[in-house]
Amino acid sequence: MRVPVRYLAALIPALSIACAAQATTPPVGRPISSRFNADPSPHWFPAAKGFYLYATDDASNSGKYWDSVTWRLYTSPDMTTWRDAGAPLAVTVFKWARPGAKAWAPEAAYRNGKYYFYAPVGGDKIGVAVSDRPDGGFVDARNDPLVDRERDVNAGDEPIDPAVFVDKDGQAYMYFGTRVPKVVKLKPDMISLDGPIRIVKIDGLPASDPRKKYGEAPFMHEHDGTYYFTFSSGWPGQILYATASSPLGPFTYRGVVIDYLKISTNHQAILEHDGKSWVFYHDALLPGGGGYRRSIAIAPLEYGADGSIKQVAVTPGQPND
Ligand code: FUB
Repeated sequence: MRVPVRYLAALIPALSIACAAQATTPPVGRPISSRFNADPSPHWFPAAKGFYLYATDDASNSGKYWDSVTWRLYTSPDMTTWRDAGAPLAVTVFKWARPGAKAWAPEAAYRNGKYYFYAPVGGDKIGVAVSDRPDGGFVDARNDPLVDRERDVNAGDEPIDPAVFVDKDGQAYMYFGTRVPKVVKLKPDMISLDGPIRIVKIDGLPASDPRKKYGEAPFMHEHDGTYYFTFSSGWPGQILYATASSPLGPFTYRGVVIDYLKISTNHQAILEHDGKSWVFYHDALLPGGGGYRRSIAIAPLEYGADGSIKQVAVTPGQPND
């Protein structure tokens, strides 16, 4: 891929602070890589002492659909300088996957001294892989899907976009799904479902605006004792949020986190570390970018005194020249 010189020049200030000890925030709208990527799953892994960002690999798709078959990893010491750490795994790790099954929005979690990777495979199954390290060595943790549309009651039409949240009491939850948001508890082994798959209830979505509904990209985080459920409203999608006093809800709609982008999909993740909050999102930001050639960027996330999330002003992105 050809990258204009002016874009490379824009990266130089970021490189100069590669050794910064404290997490900083790159300018809003600046892609974390010159490689196309999407569907951010960011983490601070204390054992690895670094930021790890798993992504859908838009650089290896056909350009006509989200049909890549590998996931991508980026690492950072400080949130500003990101290194392309290659493909930590591919759909082929899952022997039950149909040949060529697409690799969509990934998720990861660290627990029990191991790294777990949650993988939407082919649009109808979610697999889980495990490794002793975050950057590779992943093997199928079960040898069958963790969620399977054909097998599991209430898995929904499209069990994709897994998001794992481990609460302070140690209980893990996995959110997923298109059009109807789902949640299921995970057992402490992180590779087994614990109880039924439930629908995430969101009250108060404004009837006056039918576009404000659940579409995809569920994500859960906790802040000051409140549980925040963020999600995309669809295609095109705004990132909306709802809050509750429990990770299982019911949730009350609160507002918009990120407005519509210039592409169809919108997909967020929120990371809190050292008292700072960031929202990761994707948009068409690089030359040649578009709906199937997306780029992940980062913006600071701020709260109001009442716990509301301030809408994030993402820039419209760099011109596609
Ligand atoms: O990357 C493929 C799909 O696009 C993801 O699963 C959705 O969240 C959307 O971002």
